[in-house]
Amino acid sequence: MRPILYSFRRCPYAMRARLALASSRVDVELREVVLRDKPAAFLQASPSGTVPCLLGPSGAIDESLDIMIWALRQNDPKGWLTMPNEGWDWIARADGPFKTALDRTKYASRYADSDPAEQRKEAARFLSDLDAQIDGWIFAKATIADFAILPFVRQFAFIDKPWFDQQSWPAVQAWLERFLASDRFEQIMKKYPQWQDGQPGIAFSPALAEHPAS
Ligand SMILES: N[C@@H](CCC(=O)N[C@@H](CS)C(=O)NCC(=O)O)C(=O)O
Repeated sequence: MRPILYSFRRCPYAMRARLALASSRVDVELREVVLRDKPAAFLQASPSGTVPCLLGPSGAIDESLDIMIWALRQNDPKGWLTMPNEGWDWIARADGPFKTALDRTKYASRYADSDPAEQRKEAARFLSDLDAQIDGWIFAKATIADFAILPFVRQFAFIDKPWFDQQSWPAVQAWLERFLASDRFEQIMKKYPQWQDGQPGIAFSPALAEHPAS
């Protein structure tokens, strides 16, 4: 049986899972979940009820980073897993303090006791540090860290894109723009109809055009 990926197009966690699956070319069946209308089969498969969730031969993988690693361990043609150890620290900082500050900036009304301006500054500290680190990529070549973090920087940037573009983070801005313009991004953002219980899934095996910049 082909593994099943429960996904949601605009979710940054699902995006990074799809990036790794696309790069590894591991064949999966994609089921597009609408979060306000979660299908029963998804709720049965996913211990946390969050997307992405990969249902494979050895059970469910419920964390997007674990799905990335699972896919790349099978096939890693671009060597994304060949990364200095500090790459994992960058991912942890992005998933932890940066994502927390991002949510408190973007969804300020949900966090009555936090100040969105302060939260934006907190997120900006991470992006300034990242800007000093990036020279094309976070390391000398593309790694899992780039693709684990890019969807969240995208989400942050589009809270207020004119403001983001005015900041002095030239390396981060160029890194994000190149990603947004890449064939890789286009492939993983293709639209799929909502999946409903009982329906067949749709193959997710994007044949990526080779593109030196992506
Ligand atoms: N730690 C999880 C987090 C995934 C997550 O929070 N996904 C959001 C969507 S972006 C979700 O499914 N939320 C559940 C909901 O909105 O009901 C992962 O990395 O996969």
